[in-house]
Amino acid sequence: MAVPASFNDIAADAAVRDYFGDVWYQRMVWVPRGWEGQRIVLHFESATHRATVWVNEIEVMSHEGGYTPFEADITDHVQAGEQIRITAVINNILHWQSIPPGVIEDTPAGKRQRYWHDFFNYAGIHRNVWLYATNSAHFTDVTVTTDLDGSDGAITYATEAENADARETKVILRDADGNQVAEGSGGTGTLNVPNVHKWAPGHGYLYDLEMQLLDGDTVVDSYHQSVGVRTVKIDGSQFLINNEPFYFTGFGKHEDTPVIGKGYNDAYLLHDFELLKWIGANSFRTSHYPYAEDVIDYADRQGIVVIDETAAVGLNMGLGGGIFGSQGYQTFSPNTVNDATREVHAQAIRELIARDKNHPSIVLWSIANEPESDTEGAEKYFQPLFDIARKADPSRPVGFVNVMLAPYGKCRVSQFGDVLMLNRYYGWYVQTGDLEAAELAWEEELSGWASEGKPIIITEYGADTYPGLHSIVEGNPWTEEYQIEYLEMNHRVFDQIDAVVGEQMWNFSDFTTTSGIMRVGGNKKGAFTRDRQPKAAAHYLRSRWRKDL
Ligand code: GCB
Repeated sequence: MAVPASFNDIAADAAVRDYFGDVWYQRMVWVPRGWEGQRIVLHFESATHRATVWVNEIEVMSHEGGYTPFEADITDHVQAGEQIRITAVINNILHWQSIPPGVIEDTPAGKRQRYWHDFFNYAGIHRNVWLYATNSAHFTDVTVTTDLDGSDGAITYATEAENADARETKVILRDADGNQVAEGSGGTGTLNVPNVHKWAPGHGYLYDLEMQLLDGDTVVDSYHQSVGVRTVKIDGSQFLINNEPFYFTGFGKHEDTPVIGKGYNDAYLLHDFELLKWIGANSFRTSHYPYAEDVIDYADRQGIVVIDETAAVGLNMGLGGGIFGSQGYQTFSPNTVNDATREVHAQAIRELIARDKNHPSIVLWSIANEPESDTEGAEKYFQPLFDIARKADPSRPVGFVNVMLAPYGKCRVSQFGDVLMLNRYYGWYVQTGDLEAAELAWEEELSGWASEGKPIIITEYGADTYPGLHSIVEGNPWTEEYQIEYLEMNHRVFDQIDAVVGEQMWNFSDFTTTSGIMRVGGNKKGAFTRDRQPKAAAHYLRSRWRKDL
């Protein structure tokens, strides 16, 4: 099986595509001869949704959650210069205690995997797997925060190291041209940078912070951390980056491409960012899970602003009932999403923040997408999770994405967020085709939210659009014309309300979902098709967002 890739679409076989259970990966690898005496680590950037890993016959680690990294020190189990066998069993079942949740149902035709999120449950080893070596005395972590005082910048760092007794830590800050601009000693400290070159939206300027672990004059470990100096603050209903009001333009995205599913791919990464630039998007949300680390690294370098989301999607059994009525499950209950699920969710938040805390592009944590949020159960479930996120990162705002089923006045979770993130489909799922009625209803609800005095980001608004389908008359859902009319209506509403500080259209591109009567070959709300060709709406968005044209 190819790595990195989802296994689902590689075989032309429905049994492989829809398979749920254990999937075994195995390969032989040489441990480089030059690694004699080094600490050797096996690192998975992700395995969806959980994995257990062996080196030869020895079990070395297990991990729950499909989108964050895990690693093991395998020094004691391998020899430099030897070939080793790495075996991983990946399991892709979604259940009540996984994030995202799901359930295996018994049907007359056999067992079926069911879940409540609107994207295909791609699985496998989606990202790179590394074997790497360090000195036994080595850095294990660094946390960097930045601040501005007029034209001066401050970089505060805290390093952590292992087996490093009696070792000195030295840090060197270099600008993007490689010139040293500051230095410090000790594992923690603050570096002042007069006349700092700021990181800003559209301007991904990065310093390089090198940390050295010293044994006398010998550098025994060295780590380079990119640093963008910027601030993020909420002031009333404004979202400030570097003390200036910021307006988000862009999309909710997916990791979703033909053949490789959710597999990471350099070429698609670059191409998608070129399209973001082409269309004038300054931001995106990692809907609905943490993306590959390369994506966030690249966003740092490109000055693209990111809302970073956990994989907590589909915690809402009220969605998708439609004319078939209720789903037969209660979202929050001892037998469904419960305290044990919340522990897994809390761990997902901690792991996301641990991985991504040093990225300047990330300005906001989203701890869940469209959970049930209008009940007491939801309020109790979520309150501690906000506390956990704030404790893990006091430097960034925290929010969650609110669903249309918990409108203004009904939501009991928004009170905990620093920012309001709203997904709304007036003119699509409701008032379908009647944009006049949709506009009135949307304006009324949004004015309500605006009275809360917090910044509002519209994290989803969109209309399914079949590329090539046209209509001469207005109000014809699924056509390319209607997608534009729908977006124009939304923009009229946003432009009237000062508290709206961003618009992220749903979705960047068409993507794969489970099959169903609401989906035609997947979700078609993309501005681009799945193979990244523009629909007419892409040109319309470009004319709205590109101020330089
Ligand atoms: C939503 C969800 C997103 C769906 C979208 C839709 O609210 O957050 O995952 O794909 O609606 O198109 O229905």
